[in-house]
Amino acid sequence: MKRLNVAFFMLLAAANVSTAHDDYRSRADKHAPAGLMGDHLHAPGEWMVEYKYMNMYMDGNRAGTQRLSDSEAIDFGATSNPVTNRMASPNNMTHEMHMVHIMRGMTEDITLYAMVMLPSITMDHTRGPMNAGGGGPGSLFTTHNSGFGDTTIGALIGLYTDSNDDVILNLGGSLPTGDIFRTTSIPSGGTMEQPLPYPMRLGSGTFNARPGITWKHYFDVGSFGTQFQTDLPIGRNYRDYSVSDEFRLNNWYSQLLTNNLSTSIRVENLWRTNYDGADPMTPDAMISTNVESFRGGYTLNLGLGAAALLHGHLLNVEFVPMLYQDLNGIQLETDWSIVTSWSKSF
Ligand SMILES: [Cu+2]
Repeated sequence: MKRLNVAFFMLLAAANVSTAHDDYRSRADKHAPAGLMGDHLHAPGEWMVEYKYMNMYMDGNRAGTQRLSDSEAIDFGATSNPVTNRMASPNNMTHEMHMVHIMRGMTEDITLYAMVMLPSITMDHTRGPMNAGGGGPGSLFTTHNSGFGDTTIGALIGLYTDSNDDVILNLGGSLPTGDIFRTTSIPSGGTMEQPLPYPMRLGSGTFNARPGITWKHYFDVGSFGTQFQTDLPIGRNYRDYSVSDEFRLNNWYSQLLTNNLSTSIRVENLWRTNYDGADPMTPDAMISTNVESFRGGYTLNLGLGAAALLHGHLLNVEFVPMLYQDLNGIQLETDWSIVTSWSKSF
């Protein structure tokens, strides 16, 4: 009888451990906050489908850490190096992104993924002192671009796992499926067709390496994660330039309210280099968004998120206000982003 009791107790203990182990990765905090990816693996044979929507809003210009009004931005360009904003200056930008993300667990330690992106970009401008088109200097115009962006693919490799830790290497990259050649005649009031400036383009035009690494640690009441993620263009594109090298360091904490409901707080450090090379079709003097040396900088973002797991559907939402930004030259500043996601594994 005693033997049987001990055996039963051991069975129960084993069951408890394995239940706890599974539970950690089947709660509302099983994925990182909505603004991140590459943070989790799937079991062999398991698929995940995700739709993600991001809206980033940028209002007003910034030189270094200094905010500038729309007219100050045009004045700044008269004496900057290089001189810019003679034809137009950007006032604000809405950058929306629709993303379809598919993952599949291949083995215990390898998950493959692909993500298709559909950006939709709208920018408002003021015409500069050298622009006689439209309503002339001081008049406003809007440009828009949307379509397929670059496509991200990769493999997530589980380097280490125990009952409440995961260390995951992201061997990712992107394919240059986004168009970089579109033109517009709106800035000149319909008189001259010219290429859209850099941030209005849908892709990088290059193959990019996107390696990253994530460590997640689960507690009974939540989880902690840290992630270093890069985006590194390889060589130059057909327009003889390459976009910024990008480095992101994220730390987050998710607090469970129930097993199916969690909130998160995240701090993101984002470094970007200036562009390399130069597109010969986009003169610097026209507009600051043509200037390669006005693309880099440092941004500190806060993320406030929530996740809900409802009958196997994971809903994620995150509000990401910018806390601090130091930009090279003059650029539109980032004000906030919002990211929402629906995903399901089966
Ligand atoms: Cu997934």
